[in-house]
Amino acid sequence: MEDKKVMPFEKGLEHGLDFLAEGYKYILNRRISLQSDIFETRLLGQKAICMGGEEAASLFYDTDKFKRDGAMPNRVQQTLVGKGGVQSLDGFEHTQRKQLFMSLMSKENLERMDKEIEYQLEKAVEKWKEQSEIILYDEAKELLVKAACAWAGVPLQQEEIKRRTEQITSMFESPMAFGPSHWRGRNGRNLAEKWIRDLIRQVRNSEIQAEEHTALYTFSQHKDAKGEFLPVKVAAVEILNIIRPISAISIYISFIALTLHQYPELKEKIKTRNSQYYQYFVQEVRRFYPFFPIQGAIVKKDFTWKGYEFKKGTLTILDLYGTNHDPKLWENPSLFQPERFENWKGSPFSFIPQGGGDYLSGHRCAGEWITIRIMKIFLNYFVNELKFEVPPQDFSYRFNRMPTLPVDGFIMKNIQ
Ligand code: HEM
Ligand code: MYR
Repeated sequence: MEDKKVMPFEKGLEHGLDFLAEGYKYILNRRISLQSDIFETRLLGQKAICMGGEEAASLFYDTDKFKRDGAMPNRVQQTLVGKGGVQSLDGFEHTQRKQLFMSLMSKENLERMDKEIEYQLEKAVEKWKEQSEIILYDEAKELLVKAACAWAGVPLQQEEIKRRTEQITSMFESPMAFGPSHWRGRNGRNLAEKWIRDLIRQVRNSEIQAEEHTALYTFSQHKDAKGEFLPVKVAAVEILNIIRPISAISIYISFIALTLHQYPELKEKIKTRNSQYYQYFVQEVRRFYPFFPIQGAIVKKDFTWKGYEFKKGTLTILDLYGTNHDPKLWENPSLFQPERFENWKGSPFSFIPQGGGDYLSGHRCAGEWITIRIMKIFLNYFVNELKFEVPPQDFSYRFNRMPTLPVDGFIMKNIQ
């Protein structure tokens, strides 16, 4: 048997403020200073194990050792994910629910999404040409909400577009904010959930029709083994688990535009290289830029890993950002180099911007394929279809803002 070891630890009673101050870099900074991929600290008044890297990710996604029920802080549930959704389920219940999400990711449905995006993008570009300048992030959020609703089968009237976009996007902009910026997200979630609950009831009462391949249909009409519908509140949370993250792709889109602006030589490269280069570029955007920082889970039963004791009930946090920037896994991790993906082996645990492991049996992001496809469509537009100028502005992004974004949201002008 392996000798027991004392886990490296951060001294002090509470480090929540350090986490807020260092943001995406909090865990990686300590992995470097403690020279350990795993350490113990105290966050939100409790003991927490933080870890990162490929082996740690592989451990984190072992469902015999960790569960998700009880891992998500209340403020994140009240804004980002809601209550009763797939993120907090475990075991059989999780797999069954996840199956519903993955059933929406058929080839036909993914292609339908491409078409919705292309349609909305063409319409948006016509509008942008009439404007002296636009904030890309704001425009992308609204465009994606429209495409997401159309794809999900959720009717959206012209007059409600702005209001619904505000409600939906507030959910991912607010989980780590404080004061009014945080309450905006709670309020946004309450209003959006009510909107979707009403639609589900209407579908169930046959007052409105939903097409079979849509999320509205799937979550409204699915019956479990006992012949029961999902509770209407849960179905609404799950439909928002589709619409909300699609609009959050606006963050990656802003980072794509930033990259092309800061590395103009890559623009030329994309034009001359084959379509594989789009894949490498988009993967490198997902690796390089900070987005979803960490994920939490709870130890299911006592176990020992590499000599370190994990006690039942301990909060354990996986460093998503830091794993994508791990110098043991990525050569010169702080350089933006799409070519690194040419020879990437494709491990499910080394590149985890949207979580790791398996889609069905684990919690890996259900929308990873959609995200990549939408990013490629926008990349092609920026490189081959659009001409625009980029006025002086603040291009920086803060590592202690979660999620982060170029400060001015990427302003573009004279679009043609
Ligand atoms: C889960 C990131 C887009 C649907 C996750 C997780 C992360 C993530 C980190 C958690 C993984 C884990 O628990 O271990 C992102 C990022 C996105 C994105 C950065 C970019 C905008 C999407 C899209 C969809 C989606 C477009 C749907 C169309 C989901 C769902 C889950 C999830 C349903 C829960 C999966 C589960 O618990 O089994 N995502 N995601 N996400 N994502 Fe995404
Ligand atoms: C989504 O809407 O699900 C996609 C991306 C949202 C990113 C939000 C990142 C900030 C919140 C971090 C909370 C982490 C708690 C486990």
